[in-house]
Amino acid sequence: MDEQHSLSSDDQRTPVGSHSALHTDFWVEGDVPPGHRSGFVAVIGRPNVGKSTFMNALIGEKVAIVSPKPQTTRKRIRGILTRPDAQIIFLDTPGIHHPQHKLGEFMVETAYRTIPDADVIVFMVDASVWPTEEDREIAERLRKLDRPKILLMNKADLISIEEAQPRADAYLELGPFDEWFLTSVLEGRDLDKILDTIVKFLPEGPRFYPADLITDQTEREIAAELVREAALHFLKQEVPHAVEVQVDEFKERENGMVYIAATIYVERDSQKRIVIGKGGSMLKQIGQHARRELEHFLGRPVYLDLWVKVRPKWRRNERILRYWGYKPK
Ligand SMILES: Nc1nc2c(ncn2[C@@H]2O[C@H](COP(=O)(O)OP(=O)(O)O)[C@@H](O)[C@H]2O)c(=O)[nH]1
Ligand SMILES: [Mg+2]
Repeated sequence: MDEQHSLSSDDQRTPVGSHSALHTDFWVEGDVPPGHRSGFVAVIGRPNVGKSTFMNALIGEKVAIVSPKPQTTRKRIRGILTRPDAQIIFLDTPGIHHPQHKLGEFMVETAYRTIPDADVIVFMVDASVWPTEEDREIAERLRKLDRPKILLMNKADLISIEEAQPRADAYLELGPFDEWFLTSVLEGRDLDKILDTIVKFLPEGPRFYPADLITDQTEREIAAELVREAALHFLKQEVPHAVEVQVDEFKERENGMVYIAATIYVERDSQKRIVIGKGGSMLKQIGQHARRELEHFLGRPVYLDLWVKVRPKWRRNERILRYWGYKPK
């Protein structure tokens, strides 16, 4: 039922978009104009407010997967935007919530640990609802921090102007903030202005990454995330939360095709049956959807082999979590 696949040795460690292998964080490019700005921008907030959507929109590529289900982002993801006058390194984080298992604890810790690394904090909230307990807790932490803070009240497309005013007031009370925006990332409202505001707060500095690099994740890591995104897309209720994806093989074939073997892990046999579906129908749907996304992302044809396995209670198992790379960075 649960055969073990070993990780293959040909792990692709080249970050995406890079023209060469990048082994250090600090690769400094010589030619930037005077007054060039650079730095780290942490995007913080509770789950599902639109943090990953925001980062993707600014970078113009899907660097972080997105779904209507909370807690889609599980690790800290760097998204890099290079302009002639600035390089902005976004730190997309897991949503801050009250964790119910070790995975949740790791996620929240990852998010909080990102804050001290940032030159600018973007605190994102969902303006279509009133501030929650979690929003207040995050705001409390931020208040003590001496760093430029921008409040982004997202999802304004879901409410009327009359509704927006009292909501905005309630969120602004959580401040102080250096700047704030009522926006809809989905509609692309004011994204240019928001970006310029972020750049304004960044210190002067060099480019830390090559101009064509958009994320620190490897192709292999993104492949795993895209398979997970496809699984989240089709699965319902509790099953998506129990899903983990690991890429077992990632091989460039001579004919230009990429061969990817990945395993979808769940916690129970009943979940495994759901992921596979009647006669394999669910797994087929997930696979087709993931393959399309992978081909779009890699720009090459993909052969995708999917496996489903059970790892009981993996979300509570610190050893497995660390093995899968979930230690807070
Ligand atoms: N209506 C609306 N939905 C949005 C907006 N921004 C993001 N979303 C949706 O909110 C859900 C969660 O987005 P995601 O970026 O994964 O949130 P995260 O958990 O904070 O990273 C997705 O279904 C997005 O499409 C917005 O401006 N308006
Ligand atoms: Mg996210």
